[in-house]
Amino acid sequence: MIGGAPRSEDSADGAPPVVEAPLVASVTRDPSASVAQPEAQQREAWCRAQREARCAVWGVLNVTPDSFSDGGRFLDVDAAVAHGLALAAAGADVIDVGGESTRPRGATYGEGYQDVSADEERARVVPVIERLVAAGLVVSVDTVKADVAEAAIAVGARYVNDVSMGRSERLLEVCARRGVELVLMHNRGRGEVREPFTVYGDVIADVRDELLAAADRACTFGVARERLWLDPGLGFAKTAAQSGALLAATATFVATGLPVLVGASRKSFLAALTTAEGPVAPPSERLGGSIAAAVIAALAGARAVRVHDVAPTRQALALVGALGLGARSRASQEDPRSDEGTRGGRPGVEGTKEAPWR
Ligand code: PMM
Repeated sequence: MIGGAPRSEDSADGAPPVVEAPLVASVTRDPSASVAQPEAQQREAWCRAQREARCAVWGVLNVTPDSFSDGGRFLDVDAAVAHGLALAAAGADVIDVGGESTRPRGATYGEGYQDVSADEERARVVPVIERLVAAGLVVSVDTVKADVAEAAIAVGARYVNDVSMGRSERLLEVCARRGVELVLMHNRGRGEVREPFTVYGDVIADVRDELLAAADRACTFGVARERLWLDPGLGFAKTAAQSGALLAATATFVATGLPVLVGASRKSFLAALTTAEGPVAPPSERLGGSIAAAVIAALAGARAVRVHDVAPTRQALALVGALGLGARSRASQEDPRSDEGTRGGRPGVEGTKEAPWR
């Protein structure tokens, strides 16, 4: 499916779409209606409802030689574009294109990522983003550099995914000026998984407070609060146990009122927390943990998950949505007119017109 859920919320007059409860819920309320409905119509209603209610899926596309999971596979522009299109065909709502690895220094990845110049990073991502946008996809650029963000936005990127939590003032100014969505991912240092970076008083409260401080800072540089997303930054400056605790506490981040993105896919903490002894599973063998993590995040109300394995994640999240179990789905059932179910009406943010792909 190209484009997916976010754009399904587009409406001609810009008004919020009519939100329907997931099919399972409507079947429960009115069994006779579902029996009478032709199957095709029923499936269509189901698809629409779960699209509107479910957690969105971001597909990972790393145009890098050294990312921990897909490094080196998509350095060639044609190969990268083909993979982006395949991610979209598998159901990704947003393609997150990165040109610099973010793998943290530590026991798992040794020296960690290699620095890349802005010129090199721009040369990697811009041609790929340009072609994916031309194909009608919603694209995010995963960068900490203002110049790369600016160039990506110029060719149509609609999100900036900043794994440095808004460290660069220039990047914040670019996002403010261009009015794009900005993901602030929690991080410390270069994401090193060692002390002092992994020292927290209360990891959940500290990460939430540091994210909220970063959100306030972004606003002082002109970024609109309704364009901000939060991400707990699993695996970055966190031990496996800390990442697990943060995933389990997704609801705490959702409770801030800002939309939450969770990136757990194939990360080492999934293997570490599920292996009692001996070697841990490599990234390619972490699908079960990755799906479980996406479901945990969706059940807690995350607005999106960032994943490598799009099709199985989509299926898992479609089930969560179809059963009305995700926090977003529950809100839409409680009040079908509520913005909260599909677009996460923001406490304290009134009258804001959200981007249709949120
Ligand atoms: N993880 C990675 C890269 N970018 N961005 C966000 N917002 N959240 C994440 O958890 C995140 C990210 C590292 O994973 P990769 O090497 O597979 O891209």
